[in-house]
Amino acid sequence: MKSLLLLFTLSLLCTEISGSCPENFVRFANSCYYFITSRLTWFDADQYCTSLVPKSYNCHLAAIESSAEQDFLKNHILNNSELRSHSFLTSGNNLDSKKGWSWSATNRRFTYANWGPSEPSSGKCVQMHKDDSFRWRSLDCEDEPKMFVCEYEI
Ligand SMILES: [Ca+2]
Repeated sequence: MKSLLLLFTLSLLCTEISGSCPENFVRFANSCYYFITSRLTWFDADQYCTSLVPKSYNCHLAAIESSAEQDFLKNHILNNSELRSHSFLTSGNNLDSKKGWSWSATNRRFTYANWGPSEPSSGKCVQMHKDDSFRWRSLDCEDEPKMFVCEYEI
């Protein structure tokens, strides 16, 4: 009985640990997000996200796959004075024209989209843009370095 109780306590503890976000990340549903205010190009930004949670390989540029997720990210940006006047790269891209618009983080095609007016235009990478209330704009993936948001799925 004692060992059963111990096992139960341990399993609760493990659930707690695996279910929490790393320091400085913010949580929504089963994901943790980190807004990076240093600037990198799209390819370097994704590499940077991967390095944020060592040994997990589960942290990438964000994949925004629902209106609830979009709203959470948008509200988090708007509520933060350091973030609200900036735009952020996501993992959305059209680098494989056969596949079309998809998220490199999850390898899934867009099932939800929140493009700004007249978007997508030119460019194959997706940014949440401050001038379109954080709806999406396409931009050249090799454009000048930008701020970005990482997502870690737990
Ligand atoms: Ca996501």
